[in-house]
Amino acid sequence: MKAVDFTSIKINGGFWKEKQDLVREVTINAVYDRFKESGRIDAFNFDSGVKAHFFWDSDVAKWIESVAYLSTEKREPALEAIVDEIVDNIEKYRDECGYFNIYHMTIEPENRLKIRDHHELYCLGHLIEAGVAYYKATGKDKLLKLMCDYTDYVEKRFKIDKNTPFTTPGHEEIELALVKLYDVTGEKRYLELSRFFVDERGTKSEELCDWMARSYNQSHAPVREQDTAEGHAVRAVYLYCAMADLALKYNDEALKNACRKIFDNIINKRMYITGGIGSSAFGEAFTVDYDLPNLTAYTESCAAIGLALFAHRMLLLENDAKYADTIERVIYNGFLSSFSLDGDKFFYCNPLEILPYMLTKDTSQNEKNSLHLPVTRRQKEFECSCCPPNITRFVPTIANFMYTCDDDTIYVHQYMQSEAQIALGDKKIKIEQKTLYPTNGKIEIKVDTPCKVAVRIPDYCRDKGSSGYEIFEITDPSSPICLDFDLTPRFVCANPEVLADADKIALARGPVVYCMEGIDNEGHLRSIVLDTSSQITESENAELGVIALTLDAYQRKPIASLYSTKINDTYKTKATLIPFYAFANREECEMQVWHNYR
Ligand code: FUB
Ligand code: ZN
Repeated sequence: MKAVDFTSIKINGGFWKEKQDLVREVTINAVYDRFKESGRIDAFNFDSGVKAHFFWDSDVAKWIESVAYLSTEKREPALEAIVDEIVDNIEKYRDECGYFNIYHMTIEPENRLKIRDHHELYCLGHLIEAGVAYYKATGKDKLLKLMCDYTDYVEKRFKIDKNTPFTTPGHEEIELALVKLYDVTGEKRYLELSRFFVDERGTKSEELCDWMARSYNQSHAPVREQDTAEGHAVRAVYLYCAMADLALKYNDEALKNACRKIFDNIINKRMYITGGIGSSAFGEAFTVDYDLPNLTAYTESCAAIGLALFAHRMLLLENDAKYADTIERVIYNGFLSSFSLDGDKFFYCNPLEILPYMLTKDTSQNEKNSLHLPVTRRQKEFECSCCPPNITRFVPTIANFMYTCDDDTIYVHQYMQSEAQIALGDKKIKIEQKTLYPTNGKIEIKVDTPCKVAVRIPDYCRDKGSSGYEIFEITDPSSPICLDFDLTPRFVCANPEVLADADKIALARGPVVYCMEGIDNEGHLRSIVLDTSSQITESENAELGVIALTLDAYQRKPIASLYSTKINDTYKTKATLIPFYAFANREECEMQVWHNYR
């Protein structure tokens, strides 16, 4: 399958156009302002005296990459000027080997490329991605060339001279970046360096991580022997992206098989209903199958992004609807919750339950045993700020997930109002989508040339046994394909193995998972029991700009004593739910995705 790059697709209305406009007008500047205030931007000027953190380079690199993607559709001269100054600083302060790392050049030079967990290769990976994107968007190749020099130095140290005290990065990222570097330069060495890092992982005892299990950075086994998602979730999905990339480039069956098994392990046993992954704060990590606690869910925004990127690469390996279903689950839920509706505040963790009063629990006695409770409000910045610039680079490229094609068929995986040009064999086809999806389920797809179009029927409304794609042979381009997916709200239960969701239900409408917030409901949310036989009414919540759902429910009456035999003492009430992605945009209150029901 061939990818269809976002650069040949214009999102020109509907749900994602609003989000893209928000990122262009608000989010990109908000992230820059915070980075400027924190010293992240000035740190690239070594004379500024700013004391950098050891992966600040990567935060700014992702911001540069975001500017590049925004510039693809419309140049942003003011933002470009900032990028150019940062790039000039990299050129000025890098050393004669091409090496550049703010922390290790200004604070700890004696430990250059000596500490596996010091993220130099992770930072380089992000700088490579930025250089590639900036060159492709603007034609300016300075950053790209600087990163080629730096990569050549890394290749020499790690692969040719083998004189570094560790062989694979403590945080994966460079592996997938090197594939992009190969694609844009045509230099096979870069692809081979990526394969070198991927192949070496988990093969050496020296790769021991001194403070965590070897699985923390996926070094517990050679990658082709891995069949479950382990360790730090962001590290993991970035590695799996590179594995899938290399499986495709080298037609490597063993790597493909490992990717398939790991992907299935994630979506069948280790992923939240929102598409969030990495349930534990300790190590920001996957734990064991079905361990998906709601209140303490870690579910880092970067991990959700990485899962969508992994799923997209799997879709290029084999056309199975489960990959596009997963992307849809992530982009409308666990990813979208990561930034506020007004675009300038962010979640690092995206929990599935919030009980504000629990935050007052005294956790001072033993930090290790304390309950990790994510913050209840989105924040303008974080000390560890990997997520905000990941969000700003993800939204402008969201159209990457829409299409793939082979020689004679265009596969439509995601529905967004748009216009695209796709090369199919020797034909150039214009394909248009008109839709307000997921506000409603209607989609009109038109091509200007006869061809085959395969449309994904989303998992929530397709028949069991269906391949997931319906194929249309278009002979008359004047008649569009008209789809109308049934978005009737539905109850969803979890596998009984998921302890946290046992005897609970969730509510979803089309791809959008819903949640209850205290502000819309009386009393404690956990005292509300949804009536599953109730009509569910849809109404517009104008404040949030979303469709709210209301249904009959029972409210458990308060019990004066600690225990009681009045087990069904309830009165009738109504429950109101909003999309999960819109939670925490009003006052601080309780929130839950999984509910009691009767
Ligand atoms: O270590 C760099 C980034 O910070 C990771 O990807 C995040 O999970 C956070 O640990
Ligand atoms: Zn992050």
